[in-house]
Amino acid sequence: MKIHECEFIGSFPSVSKIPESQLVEVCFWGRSNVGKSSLINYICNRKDLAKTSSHPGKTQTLNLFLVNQNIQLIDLPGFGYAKVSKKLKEKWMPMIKDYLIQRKNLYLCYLLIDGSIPIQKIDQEIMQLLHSNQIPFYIVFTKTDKVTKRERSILLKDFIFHLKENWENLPLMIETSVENKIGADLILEQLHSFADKTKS
Ligand SMILES: Nc1nc2c(ncn2[C@@H]2O[C@H](COP(=O)(O)OP(=O)(O)O)[C@@H](O)[C@H]2O)c(=O)[nH]1
Ligand SMILES: [Mg+2]
Repeated sequence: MKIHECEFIGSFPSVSKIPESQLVEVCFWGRSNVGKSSLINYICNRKDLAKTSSHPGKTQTLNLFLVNQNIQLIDLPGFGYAKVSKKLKEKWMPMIKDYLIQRKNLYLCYLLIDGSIPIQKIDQEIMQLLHSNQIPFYIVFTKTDKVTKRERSILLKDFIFHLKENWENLPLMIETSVENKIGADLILEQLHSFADKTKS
């Protein structure tokens, strides 16, 4: 799928405020600063569509994008940023959970995980949360350019090893780097097939 058009529709404070749609929707989630906005910009081939930041904890709303008039993307607020006040956290998590559980056209969650560091407990907890709420998800490793190929393959092996302790079926995993332009083709292909599937 080539991106012809990618449009920012709006920022919404809760799932009930997002316009209803018959189009397939996928969401991007992960720890603050993991690279969600950068990945959306990269797959849409736009520099500043989703606001990227070196200051974590910036996205506080559900940000909706429309791609090629046939699939919707949601940039979710990140989790796990210690400096965000408790009050904000108490507001965000229910907002995100409500979105994940209530959004009728949500097809899949892309869970972004920093591919340059070892597996984090919070990422495992979030995978568990998605699983227990029956939200299908794929794992997207980000920032793979920050380590050597050899280091990356050790990190991946270790990640899979830890997952196998708790999971029988492993989720699909995708390697990406915005720096080295890796991974967008595959994600675009997937988006295309999701959009097609629901038409038939
Ligand atoms: N080296 C490298 N840095 C990245 C990559 N993706 C994102 N970043 C950087 O990570 C920081 C956080 O990115 P952002 O997209 O704002 O993360 P978000 O909080 O998850 O939306 C920014 O400084 C990005 O430039 C990547 O693939 N490689
Ligand atoms: Mg962001």
